[in-house]
Amino acid sequence: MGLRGSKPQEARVLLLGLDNAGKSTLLYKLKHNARVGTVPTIGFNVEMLETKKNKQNVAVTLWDVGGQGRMREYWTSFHEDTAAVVFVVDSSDKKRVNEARRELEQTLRSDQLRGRPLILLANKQDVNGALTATELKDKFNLNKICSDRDWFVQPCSASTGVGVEEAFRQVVHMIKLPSDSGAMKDNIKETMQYLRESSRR
Ligand code: G3D
Ligand code: MG
Repeated sequence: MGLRGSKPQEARVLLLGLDNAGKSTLLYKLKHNARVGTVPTIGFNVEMLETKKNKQNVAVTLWDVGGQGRMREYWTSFHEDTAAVVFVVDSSDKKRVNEARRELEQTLRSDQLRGRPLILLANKQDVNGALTATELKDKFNLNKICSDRDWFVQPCSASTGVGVEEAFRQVVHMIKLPSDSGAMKDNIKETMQYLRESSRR
């Protein structure tokens, strides 16, 4: 019997949500806590966190694909090989809840994301009067729009860090690991290689 190789499984997580929801702050917080590398490029940020799932090493890359509008078409093709979707909501911005819900519904319609777990982050819980996780679950009608996938709502504050670690643990718990990481596109492999090298520097 051979030894299990040390090469980690790779899991890509999409970090989505309206502008101002707190995606970049969340990534920064995770990076700060875990001291990982960052690659700021046009239109997106990505962080890699190495962790374990079922005793196996897993390199989780969190992709803040930001840039709406013209970027959107490009990112649809990027949905392939996605292990989980994290959707960040500004729970204190009641005026934009419906807009956020429509955005999430549209994202979840993607064929490539079928069955992928959703972690909804009820961010900005530190703001007085913010909607609670339960209120957001109801407003987003998650029972209905996520009838064909696992979902979880995590309250958090990306700026204070409360709930951020729990959110990441939940993501790792729920991700589906790709059965064949060899099928990953070359540009993604290159980016991950770069992240790995820069985090060792
Ligand atoms: P985005 O990347 O989703 O567009 P950002 O969002 O991370 O840039 O955050 C947008 C604004 O919300 C920032 O404020 C940021 O500090 C704030 N923010 C993010 N997370 C939280 C949170 O949990 N609580 C509070 N109170 N504010 C948060 P500024 O003023 O810097 O633009
Ligand atoms: Mg941002």
